[in-house]
Formats: sequence, structure tokens, C-alpha cells
Amino acid sequence: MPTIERFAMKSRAIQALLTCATVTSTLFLTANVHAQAVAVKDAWARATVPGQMATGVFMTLTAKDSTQLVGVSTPAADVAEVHEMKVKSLGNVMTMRALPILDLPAGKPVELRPGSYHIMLMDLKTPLALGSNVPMTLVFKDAKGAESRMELKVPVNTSANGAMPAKAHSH
Ligand SMILES: [Cu+2]
Repeated sequence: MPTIERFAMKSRAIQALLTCATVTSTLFLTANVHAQAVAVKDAWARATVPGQMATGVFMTLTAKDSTQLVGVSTPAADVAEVHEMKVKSLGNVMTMRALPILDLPAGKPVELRPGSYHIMLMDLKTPLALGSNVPMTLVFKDAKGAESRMELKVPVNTSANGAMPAKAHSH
């Protein structure tokens, strides 16, 4: 039955094309979430080694209108929390505390970065491998109390600049 065979071939080719299109648009969305009420920039999750149970996720969030980040979840870890890291003046000890709410003032970029605010993933189910992506859901609450969700695919890296060697400082 050559006709059916040809049809099957054709539909497989179409399916492959559709898959490519889906992947491309996902990557595009991950890189440019600017159509949303909150823009996400430079998101990355720190790669882990086997046996490591916790890691940090970093990004810059800019809300169009005053918004709060009220929740984070990921299938990669049992616990995902927004943390604040501070150096206690006495003894230079780094301390972390969970923030149930992170305020995102209108138009002001809020940086989640090592040593400051970050998303903490605990009880990781598998190590976060360099070069992979972690799916993550951010939950926002606007000034009227309405909740919205944003799905992200966060690239796993070793630093904000990835595997790129740090630019040499010339003096
Ligand atoms: Cu933390």
C-alpha cells in the first residue's frame, strides 16, 4: 500500500517539523518573557553534584505594575523557597531566611543573585546537570490580590555567565 506508506512518512515529517517549532517557541519564551506582567531576565540555576541536596536559582524580575512573588515550585525539588541572604555583622556569618513574599515594585528590577535574594531548591530529586533546564513555576500576586503563574525553563549553569570564561580585566 504505497499511498498509505507515503502518507505515514509525510505525517512523520510534519510531526518532526511541529516538534521543532514547539521547541523553538519554548526557548524563545524562556528568553523573552516580556509580554508578561513580570519580565524575567538572566535566569540560571546553579549546577549540583550527586549527593548535593540544595542549590540556588537566580534571575532579575521586573514587574510592570507593583507585584509580589508569593510562590515557587519545581518538579526538580521537594521544597522551593524565596530566600534572603545576609551577612550578620557580628562574626561575618552568612545567614539565610525564607521570605514568604518578595515585593516587586513597579518598573524596578529586583535582582536574585548569589549572596542576596535567591530561590532555594531543597531536597533535590536528581542532581541539576550543567546544560540542562529546570522547569519552574513562579506565582505572582498583583495589587488587587489576583494570582498569576509563570512557567519558566531555567538553564543550569555554574555561574551567571555560564561556561564562558570571565572577561579578563585589563589594567
Ligand atoms: Cu537559601
